[in-house]
Amino acid sequence: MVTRQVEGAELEVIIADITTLGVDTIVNAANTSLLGGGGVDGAIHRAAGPELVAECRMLHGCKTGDAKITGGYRLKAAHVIHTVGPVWKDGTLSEDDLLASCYRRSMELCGKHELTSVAFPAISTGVYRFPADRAADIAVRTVIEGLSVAPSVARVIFCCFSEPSAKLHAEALARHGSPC
Ligand code: AR6
Repeated sequence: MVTRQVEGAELEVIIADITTLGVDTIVNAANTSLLGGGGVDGAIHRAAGPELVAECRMLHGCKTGDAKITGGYRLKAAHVIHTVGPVWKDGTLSEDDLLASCYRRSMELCGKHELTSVAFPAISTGVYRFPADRAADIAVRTVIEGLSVAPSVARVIFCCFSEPSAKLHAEALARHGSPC
């Protein structure tokens, strides 16, 4: 839909079901239990099969703003990075920093595991009610910053689930990335 080249990496905005993507890793908008839930979390666990929750059980949860990596099992993606976004209250409870931390920690894991392609959903913008425009700006800005800690990453997909979400990410990409 929209593509930008930044620091040798291609950044794309698409509208798709993230569970269908053949990338090295997809990112899951999980909760602190890491044991599954609704939204994109539920879709990823359904598509990956029960082996995923079995591996997640061994991780003993994840703090808000942190991220942990597992296999992808029955997904096309080889890995899943599970990150826990903040629940939006009113913006005074470090929600922006915690959301940025989700993207930064996910990029750090991509770098550590030398992954080349990663797809992100719009973390916290569903059940957790983070304002979508504010979240898209944080997502794109933090991923671009994170390329420096993930030199292996050549392709980043912002996998949106609606037209309005894709438009917000495309606008953020236009603000923060240089044209391809
Ligand atoms: N592919 C891509 N994006 C999706 C998909 C999909 N298959 N399904 C939903 N989205 P949400 P959160 C979008 O609610 O706000 C869970 O129960 C969706 O439209 O999945 O971080 C967890 O267990 C929205 O834009 O995650 C947690 O308890 C975005 O993904 C809680 O929800 C995120 O929406 C996390 O809430």
